[in-house]
Amino acid sequence: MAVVSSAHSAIFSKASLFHHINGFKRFTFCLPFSSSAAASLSTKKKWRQPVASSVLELGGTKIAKDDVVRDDPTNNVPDTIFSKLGMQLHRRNNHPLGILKNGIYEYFDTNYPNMFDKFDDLCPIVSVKQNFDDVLVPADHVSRSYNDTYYVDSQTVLRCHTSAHQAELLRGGHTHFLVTGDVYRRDSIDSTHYPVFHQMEGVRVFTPESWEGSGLDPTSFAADDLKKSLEGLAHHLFGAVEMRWIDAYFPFTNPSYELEIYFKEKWMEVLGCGVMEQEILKSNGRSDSVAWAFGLGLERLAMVLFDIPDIRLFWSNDERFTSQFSKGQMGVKFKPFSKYPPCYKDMSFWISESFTENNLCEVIRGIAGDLVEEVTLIDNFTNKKGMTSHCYRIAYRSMERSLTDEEINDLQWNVREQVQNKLNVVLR
Ligand code: FA5
Ligand code: MG
Repeated sequence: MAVVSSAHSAIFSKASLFHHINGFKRFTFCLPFSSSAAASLSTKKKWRQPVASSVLELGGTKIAKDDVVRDDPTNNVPDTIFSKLGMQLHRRNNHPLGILKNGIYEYFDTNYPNMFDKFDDLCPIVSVKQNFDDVLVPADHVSRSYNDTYYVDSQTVLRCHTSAHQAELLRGGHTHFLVTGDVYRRDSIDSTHYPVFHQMEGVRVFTPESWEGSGLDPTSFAADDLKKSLEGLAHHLFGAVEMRWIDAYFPFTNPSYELEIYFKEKWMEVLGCGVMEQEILKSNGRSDSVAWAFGLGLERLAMVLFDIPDIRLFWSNDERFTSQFSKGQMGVKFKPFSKYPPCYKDMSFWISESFTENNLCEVIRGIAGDLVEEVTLIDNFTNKKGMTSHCYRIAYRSMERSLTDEEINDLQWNVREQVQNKLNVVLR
């Protein structure tokens, strides 16, 4: 697969690309943020003491806004992202993501009674080591770039996948676990991508007794069990649904696969999985074992399950959305309240070397928030002088009401101004 931009959902399946990454350093941010811990950290990290008014509690850790959003070149977390921290949609039993999480728990509890330990409140602020090094993501891998990941500082990120917790849980002696959490990625804008979404990680470790006598080598044994478990899960959730396995690549598994489900006339990738790299087991006290692991996108599965057409709806507080879902009601089909008309605005500019689509999308989200539905590159050419022009089409549409012309013109005006000022491009 050619690796040209970040407009993919699958950053971990991308090959290495960049060569500007900081070296390895140990740091754990998500300790209980008591004042003594804060004091001991502050000498090294310059963490400011949390301000009472804007302190969040994340997985037992107290975090202030200016711990996470800072005007400093090692930090790229915008206000819009901070405002999503601590929302934990997956812990709301009446929310489609909470209902789905509970439905998956039910599958594992029925088929593997008392086997899987469950975590859904681990702090989303993790070290670079946890997010990348511990799961063998190479130093030059594209997912580590500031273009793809939200950095709190050079050694601390908003986790971009729940795999960030694999190593610590293995070290803690867990051999069967499910980790659900909010994850954060700089990404493109369309109906199946959002910069904050939710994943569930599953890990199962096998000791030699499990595969001895199966006639299979340990890797094939684990791969077979993995596929069976996930196919079983898909049947539990969906009944009959069209799905297919795709061979994939992840730095932390081998072999690796992705599962796709047919939804709204397209194949949609819903999860990545594979047999855990032996090195991860070895580093965490399980050299004799094999394991499988998966990471599934809860929004993507919930879109199929509840027939939710746009990923922004998960964040809606509109009663006409929230009232349609209730605890334990799996697969109730969402009834759209009305489809409001979209409005399209095109903008063309000469890009510079540093231009990326993720940066563009973040500027647009910063202004239009959830009123932006999609950003698409519709034209791209390079002239004789070697200057490259891009034309993007922005679709504005509210999920809740009709937008006025005036409102959209204002948004577009602001977008043009900030794109020009912040992205070092020249509008045409
Ligand atoms: C991962 O994040 C791996 N950690 C998954 C994994 C775990 C593989 C354990 C092997 C073993 P990936 O980047 O493909 O992989 O994301 C996993 C899933 O998250 C995708 O299949 C998709 O369902 C969902 N996803 C990814 N990006 C977005 C996004 N921007 N918005 C919504 N869902 C997304
Ligand atoms: Mg993927």
